[in-house]
Amino acid sequence: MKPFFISTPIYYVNARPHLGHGYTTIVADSISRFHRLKGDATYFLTGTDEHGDKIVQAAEAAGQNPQNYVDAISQLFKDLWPSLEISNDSFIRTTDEAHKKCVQHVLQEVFDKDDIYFAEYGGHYCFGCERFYTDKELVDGKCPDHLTAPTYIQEKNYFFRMSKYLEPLRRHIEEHPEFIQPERYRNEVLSMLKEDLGDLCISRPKSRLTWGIELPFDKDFVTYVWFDALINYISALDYPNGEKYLRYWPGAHHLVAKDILKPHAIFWPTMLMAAGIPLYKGLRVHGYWTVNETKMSKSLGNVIAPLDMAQKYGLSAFRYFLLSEMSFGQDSSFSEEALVGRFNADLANDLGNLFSRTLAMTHKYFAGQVPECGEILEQDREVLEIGQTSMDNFQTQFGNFQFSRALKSLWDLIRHLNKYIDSTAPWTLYKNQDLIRLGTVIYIVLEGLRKVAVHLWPIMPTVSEVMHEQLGTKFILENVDLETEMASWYGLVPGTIVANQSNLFPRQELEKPEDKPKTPSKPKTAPKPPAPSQPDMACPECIDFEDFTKIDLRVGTVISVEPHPQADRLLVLKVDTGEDTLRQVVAGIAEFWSPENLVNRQVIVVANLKPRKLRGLVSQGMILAVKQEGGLQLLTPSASVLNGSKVS
Ligand code: ME8
Repeated sequence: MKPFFISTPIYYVNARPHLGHGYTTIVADSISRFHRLKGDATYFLTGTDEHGDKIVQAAEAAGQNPQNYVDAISQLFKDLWPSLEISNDSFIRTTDEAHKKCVQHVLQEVFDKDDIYFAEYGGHYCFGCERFYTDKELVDGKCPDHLTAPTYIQEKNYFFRMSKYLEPLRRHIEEHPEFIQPERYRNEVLSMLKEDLGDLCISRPKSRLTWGIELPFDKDFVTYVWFDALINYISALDYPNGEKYLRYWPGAHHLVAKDILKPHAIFWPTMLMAAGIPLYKGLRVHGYWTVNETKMSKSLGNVIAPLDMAQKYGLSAFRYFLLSEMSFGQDSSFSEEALVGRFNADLANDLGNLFSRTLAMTHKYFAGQVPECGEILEQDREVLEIGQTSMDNFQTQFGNFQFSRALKSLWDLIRHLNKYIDSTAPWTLYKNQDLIRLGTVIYIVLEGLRKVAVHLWPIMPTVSEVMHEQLGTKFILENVDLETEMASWYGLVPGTIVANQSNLFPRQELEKPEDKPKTPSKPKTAPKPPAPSQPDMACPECIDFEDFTKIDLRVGTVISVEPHPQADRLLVLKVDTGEDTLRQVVAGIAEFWSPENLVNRQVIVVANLKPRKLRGLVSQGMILAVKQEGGLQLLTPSASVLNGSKVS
């Protein structure tokens, strides 16, 4: 079994967990679940960083002693993770006795090698980052991350001879492109290494700070925060002799955001070199979440609590959104509008609707039993090929931390399955009693959905397990073989009973501020009559723009569909166009669309068409469609939007 170890940063306990912490930990959880799916020996570590000046300051501000304070905040992190389906194997605290012992062990080894020395130093210290800044790194004299002026500190301290290891580190990074990724951060580190970085201050005199780990070779000093914090990655594995260390460290990967690139890309590997410990395999660096394009900050009151979002929109939607929205490595802006939009488009429309209508068809046509898969025709082979490419790309991209691309690849299969249903038209096969062909089509879609469920487990574990159950199977991690999933399309056993209904992702509406009317806004004053138009000699059939604007086109979602009692050709749709009541639209589309395929779809409605009766039933508008040989396509927005949105 290949080892795969993944860590998050250990989070400072000076504040409650927020969206950024939630993101990194959800990413680490997803990648560790992915490696478990692959059958790798996987270990996932997270925890809290509890020493240092700023923790003492936060405890003082809260009127507590440091130990009580860190116990309480660390517990908040620990309690949060299960509610976000975080499956960490252990939770380390830097105040754990075993951790302190391990730090002292490493310090002593490096000291014995003469790579730690005592000297006087003065420099610009940022308490937010808990490190000294060089003049060059400061922007307008301020820390670029915290935008605060650093404090000048001059005192005698212990230093780690980092400079000795910078050249070997540079060579290692050059020779191992996978060591730091994405590439932009690798380049950033290579350019940092061109500067004279000097040595690293690793201590504080006890006269100034006692809340740290005592140096084993000088009882008057405690260790400086990074030398303490970074060692958590091996202390949690019981370094030096622990079985876990021997088993998992060879597959070590660290996940961090760009704020702590330098400590992880430079301090940590040089510390490992000095201690004679093999380097980690990979550092993976992501960008920042901003909120509606602004930095999250307590003073702006825009700090997003991950649990609030998970409770409001559902955990699966939240996890899916974080992974699909952020392009790993780049900054991304969080907004509830974007979350709801993505939820409705990708989860409710594409996946949820496909899943529920396929189960409904299995019940309608085969009494709920998975049918036999008959002869594979060209049209089916195309699905199998698209499925294979989609899973192959997903697996490669997910493994490379390209989460949003991986999900797009998986959605290629989902969207193709939707198209496949539309083009094979199972309802027509049923009408013609072509049950063998119908069975093949339904089998292929059900099996495709089972494959989707397997691949979604790292991102949405509960949804994946529910999908398995509704397909009449059970998700058993040990039985999953990703290679077989790609190679064969016959995992589902014919005769298995599937659920008769499913509502994995009920559509979400964004909570609108009170002052926004729910109904589409109507012009406050009567529209001015258009100026009499002059005939245009170049285009006699053209209409004026004003004429076009007279047509009120709105987006609506089909809520229910009934056959027209008097006419086979007509369907009676109830459409939510954002008004107080549903609109009834009578449409001549029964020949092309079965009712179950219309429900939940967004359509474009001509909303100001004069109501008229069609075979006795009033139609309040019409829906837009394109008719071409062999079918009729409905117009729909490219992503889900609020009902009642104006089309222009
Ligand atoms: O730096 N967007 O702890 P920390 C995305 N204790 N991720 C964010 C984020 C944002 N806006 N804000 C924070 C420390 N994060 C040290 C680490 S490790 C040996 C010691 C996430 O509580 C991201 O993972 O300040 C970032 O690297 C981490 O929280 C910083 O957490």
